[in-house]
Amino acid sequence: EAHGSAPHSDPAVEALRQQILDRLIYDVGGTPKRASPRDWFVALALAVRDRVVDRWRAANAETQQRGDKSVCYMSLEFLVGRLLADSLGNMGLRDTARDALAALGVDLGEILEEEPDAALGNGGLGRLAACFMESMASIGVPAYGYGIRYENGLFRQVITDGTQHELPEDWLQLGNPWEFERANLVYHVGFGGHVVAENGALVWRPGETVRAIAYDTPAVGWQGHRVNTLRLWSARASDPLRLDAFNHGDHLGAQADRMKAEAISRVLYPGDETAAGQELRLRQEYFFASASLQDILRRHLSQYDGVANLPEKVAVQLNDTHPAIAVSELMRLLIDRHGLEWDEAWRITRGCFSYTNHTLMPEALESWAVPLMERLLPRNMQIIYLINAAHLDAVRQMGGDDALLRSVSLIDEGNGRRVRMGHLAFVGSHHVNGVSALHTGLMRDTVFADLNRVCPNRIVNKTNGITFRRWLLRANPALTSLLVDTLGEGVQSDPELLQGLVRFADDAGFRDRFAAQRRTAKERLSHVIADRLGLAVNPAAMFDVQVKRIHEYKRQLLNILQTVALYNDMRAQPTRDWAPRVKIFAGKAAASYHEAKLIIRLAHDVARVVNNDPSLRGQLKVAFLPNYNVSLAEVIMPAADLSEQISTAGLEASGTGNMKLALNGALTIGTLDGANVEIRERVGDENIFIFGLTAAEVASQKRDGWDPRAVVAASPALSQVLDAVANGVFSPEEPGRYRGLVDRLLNHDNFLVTADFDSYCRKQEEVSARWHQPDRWWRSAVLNTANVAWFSSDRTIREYAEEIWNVAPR
Ligand code: 26R
Repeated sequence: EAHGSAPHSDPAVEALRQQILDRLIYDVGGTPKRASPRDWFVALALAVRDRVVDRWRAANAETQQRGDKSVCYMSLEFLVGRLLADSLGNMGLRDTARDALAALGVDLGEILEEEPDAALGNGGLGRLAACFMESMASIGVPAYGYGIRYENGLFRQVITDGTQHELPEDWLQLGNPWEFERANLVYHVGFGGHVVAENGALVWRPGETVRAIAYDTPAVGWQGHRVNTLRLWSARASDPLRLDAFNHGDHLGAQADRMKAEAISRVLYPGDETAAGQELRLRQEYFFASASLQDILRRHLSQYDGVANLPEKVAVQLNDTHPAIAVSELMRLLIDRHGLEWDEAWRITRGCFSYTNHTLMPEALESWAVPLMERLLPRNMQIIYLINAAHLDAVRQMGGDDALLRSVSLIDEGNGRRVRMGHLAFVGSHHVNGVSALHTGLMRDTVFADLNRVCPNRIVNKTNGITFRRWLLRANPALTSLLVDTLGEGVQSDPELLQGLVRFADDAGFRDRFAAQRRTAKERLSHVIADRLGLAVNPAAMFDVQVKRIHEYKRQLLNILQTVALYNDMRAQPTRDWAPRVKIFAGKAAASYHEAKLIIRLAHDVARVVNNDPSLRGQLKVAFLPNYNVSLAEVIMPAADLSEQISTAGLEASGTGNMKLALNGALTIGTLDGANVEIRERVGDENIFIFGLTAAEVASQKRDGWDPRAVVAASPALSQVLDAVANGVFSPEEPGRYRGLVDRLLNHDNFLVTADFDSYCRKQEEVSARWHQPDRWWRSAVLNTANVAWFSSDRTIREYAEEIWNVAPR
């Protein structure tokens, strides 16, 4: 009976089978005989969602009734990826669903592939927000994630002839079974207009109003313990179609207002650490900050008499400065709408907010031109001036001189008057945090040094983490079953039990089983590489992986140049016993970031030459996998032998891919940057390959001035590599393609690629030598998995809960 009207003998399976059928028939409107895989996906998702909703209601009711404090995590990005496998796994329904579908003649694995990736984020910051949502639900922190429901997530990357093209990602096209539209949860958000005095009070009369409509997605914790809410705002025109204009024949004009309003939630800003410089971006930031705060105040006042106890009931976390305008907006709402005095409003505001910084790169520090702020958000701008006046007064009281006042002012007077959003977030928060020990130290010593002097002890560290449910249990079921067999079921709930692996690192039989799991994952990735690139790779070779956004500071270029050096060496000594390698790259470049796109092109040009050179006998292959996203990451992380974390020291705030790869047993080659430093402390110096200048050395070398030409001249290998690249060896059809790139290295080399090249190549030779000693390699791999439990985002969230939010996990 292929489409299974026969009941299943297991009652749990039978119940789910029946629910899936009901959803298929009554919600999807399909029939089992004719249902497409997509139809089955929706039917299963809806059936699972029903179960989730029961827990969701219970959790919300309990929080409300107990009066527990909750966290509002405000983020312009939530890079959640697919949700079905996660929901099934956390609800403990994976096997039940597999059997229920099988009884209907449907394969669960195939159905999981039908779900589009929710790519509502650029990279690390957005994925961190998604891991945090999962961890907060898992350890029982009541939380709302607040963001924007972008119609188009991060662009889809298509590579033609080695060049990146950006296509729209239409993730909602076929509907989204996870979300609930809250048509009655609507807030009005104003823009422009004027501030007028009315009976002694200042009143903002916006020139334009946009409606924010809530869409809720449940965030399910481990074993369904708690379900939190991801609340994303969609923008609608206040008057959807100006009928007056329409009836007077101005059909396009009537539409134009609507388009302008709805553009706010059209597309995720694809900039990754490049200055925004776009009015639309500021509109997005204010839109979601205002709607979220109105929602928070509405919920609070539905339960309490006033707002005085708001800081005892809500902790609002600002994910970078993107929601920093919330500081002045909460002041505005408390004063203008709820009638509070300034001092009381400020006490409440500072009692609620805390701010996480995710980058110190100057071009990514947000600031907005004062004239733009005055035009778009006139009342907020007034309030920012008032906050600044009080803040500067306090600094003057402390005896601050002009230089200090200039540097801590919320207004940058240097470049045509701009509002510094990092300063606004800092001043409006009770705690400010960095995302790794090194990064937090650099915050204190560099960008925020003066603010830190003025507000001592405000800066704290919260080293990032990742959810092990997604990045180990789900992404790597083969390794997980080995871990469960070895350490017991408990390891799925308590990552600290991974420590128990230490004593197996010297057990040859265990190492073989560990390696066998890796081999399974590598075969899977090999099939993906064959499917997508038509490239055959040897799963027995070392998989050397660098996957992350393409950025000069992350130095994919250093990796590519080392690949060329290795290629040269292999051709020069074809009979040497080389460690066979597959260099695997994936990542997107911001659409307007020409240097990053050129690096993608170079990777492809090098791949073409290397992959087609028969003299290498397959010992070296280069694969650039297009359209890196969460789902592709889930396939790559378990299959990596070597993890490339090679940013210029001091520039990668933390990294989180480094944690995912180490957890799955990859050995890291990296600089002492971001969380690499803390990974080394935990896995031990013998089990990680550290090279290159330290952050302090980078800073002093930049300060003292240096000559990359001299560095290149002193390195025969680097000279040979750069000559080849500059002279078109990898781009014979356009020999000058990389002239400019090489010239930039020789003249500026802002990211110290040449300075670290020799050290990196030597370290790579050590990596190859270790590969030739499988006992040592796999011992190190096991010790990586064994020692990285601390990087669980559950640990990170517990630290936030205790030291910043003052909420108790239940
Ligand atoms: C202002 C705008 C253009 C913009 C700037 C920067 C938009 C988005 C970003 C993304 C940044 C700041 C980001 O993703 N940072 C990363 O955050 C991760 C999580 O903390 C870190 O692991 C990672 O090192 C850091 O680069």
